[in-house]
Amino acid sequence: MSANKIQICILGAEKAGKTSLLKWCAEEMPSDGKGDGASTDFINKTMSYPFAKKKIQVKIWDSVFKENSIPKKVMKTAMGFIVLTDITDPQWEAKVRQINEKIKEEAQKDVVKYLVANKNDLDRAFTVLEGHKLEVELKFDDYEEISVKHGINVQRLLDQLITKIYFKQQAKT
Ligand SMILES: Nc1nc2c(ncn2[C@@H]2O[C@H](COP(=O)(O)OP(=O)(O)OP(=O)(O)O)[C@@H](O)[C@H]2O)c(=O)[nH]1
Ligand SMILES: [Mg+2]
Repeated sequence: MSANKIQICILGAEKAGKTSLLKWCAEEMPSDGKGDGASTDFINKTMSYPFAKKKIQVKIWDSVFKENSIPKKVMKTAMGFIVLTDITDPQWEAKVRQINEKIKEEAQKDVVKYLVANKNDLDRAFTVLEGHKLEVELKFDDYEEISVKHGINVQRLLDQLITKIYFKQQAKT
């Protein structure tokens, strides 16, 4: 896949805010319009970044917990994964481990993988340090906390993820 085509899968626990995040991307993410499109499962965005000569086509997939709602082929080709967890969920860790196993089974080995705690506008069930601890143990590339509801840290998270994937794909081609 060329460096200018980027696929990102949003995986995560039930009600973590996956569909809200996809909707946020559809509505709030900057785009120059060309080649945009959306379905219930994914959105397309055309993005411009100063480091890339050509525009970057970003496709972001939503998923339904427990169902294999992201096509196997997409799991196999996507270079970016957001594992979304609910900051208020005491069971978060077991769920992240389960989703991480799915990525290990179905995705490429060198994907960019972010652990993201959503709903940081609410009372938390685990600390930032516990988040980072699991990030390191499971070899995530980053741990971030966001609030999709209030748009906190969401664009920064996506910009970082897209940038990392871009340079990783460029190094491969
Ligand atoms: N307080 C708060 N609520 C949020 C946030 N993001 C999403 N929600 C709420 O969490 C609930 C679940 O959001 P969804 O986006 O449907 O979550 P999902 O992961 O797609 O859920 P499933 O597909 O059913 O697993 C909804 O009531 C959202 O409004 C957030 O940042 N803060
Ligand atoms: Mg959903």
